[in-house]
Amino acid sequence: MTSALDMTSALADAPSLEALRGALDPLDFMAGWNKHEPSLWKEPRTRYKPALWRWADAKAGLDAAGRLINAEQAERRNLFMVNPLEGNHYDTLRTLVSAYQMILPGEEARTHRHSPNALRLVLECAEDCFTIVDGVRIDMRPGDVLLTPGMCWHGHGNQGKRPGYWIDYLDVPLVHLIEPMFFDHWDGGLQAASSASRDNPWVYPLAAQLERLKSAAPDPFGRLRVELGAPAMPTTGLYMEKLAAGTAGRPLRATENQIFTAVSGAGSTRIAGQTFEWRRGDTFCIPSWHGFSHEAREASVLFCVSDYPVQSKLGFFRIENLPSA
Ligand code: 1HN
Repeated sequence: MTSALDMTSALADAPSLEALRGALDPLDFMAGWNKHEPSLWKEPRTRYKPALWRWADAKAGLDAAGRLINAEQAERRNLFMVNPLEGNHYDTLRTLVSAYQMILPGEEARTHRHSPNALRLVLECAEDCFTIVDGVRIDMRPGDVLLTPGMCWHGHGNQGKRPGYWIDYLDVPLVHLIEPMFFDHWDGGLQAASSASRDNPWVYPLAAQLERLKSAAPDPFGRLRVELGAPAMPTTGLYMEKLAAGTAGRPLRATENQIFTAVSGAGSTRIAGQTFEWRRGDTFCIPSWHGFSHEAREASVLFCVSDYPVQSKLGFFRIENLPSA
């Protein structure tokens, strides 16, 4: 065993850079001039890839899962949208994850709470499919955006006659990155609802957003969009964007990570030279600083989930127009 004193003198007496490097290594110092890779680069680069997941595929997969696993066994019957980046098994993008979820008639998805902020976009459900957030029952309606801010208790139930389907979006990868994760189960399955209300800050019905979009003016990048909340949750910005049939948006790029789901219509989005075709329910992701532009074949509404609030609060956010995507 080399003593601490010996290690210090090996440093002090190092006859060459090579020897100095050898003496620094056991002390867990790395000489800045010996970096394995640069730690700074000229502009954002990410290993996350643009990708698209089809609602028709998700639905077929969830229906099969409905035959094969119940909500109790699964905890949540969901299909994560995993970025096709080598070695990745979870994240949709660096800060966000999204998943399609289904609950069968008669099922309960038990109540829990966690640090990550969550929200859902309801795709399909009949009456009597609901979520319970901190004891408030919220009946789900297609097109709703329903919030579950960090550490709010939440569970789901379906007392209707048809399965309920929605998409969950969470900032779990951001929480993994900065590590303040907490997670608890509610004792006794699904928390009982002490009240029922759709008139609260956790509910954004689609009809209200469509009404706001009617009088929305284009933003400085030519986008016709409204924000849900300001922001909806501390880490997560939510937007509904309207695209007229046969129109293309201006190409742009931004440092934010964005997940889009088509709420209605059909079209395509060009992302860094690749074209992704989408229709209602499909979801695609745009990693940081990838140029993109949407093109609507039919009149369309896109829902956007973004880490803009994080980037903006920290002073990192940038956005710019591009000549092409
Ligand atoms: C979660 O709590 C739900 O409550 C859905 O329905 C998806 C994905 C990652 C972590 C927690 C839910 C989730 C999730």
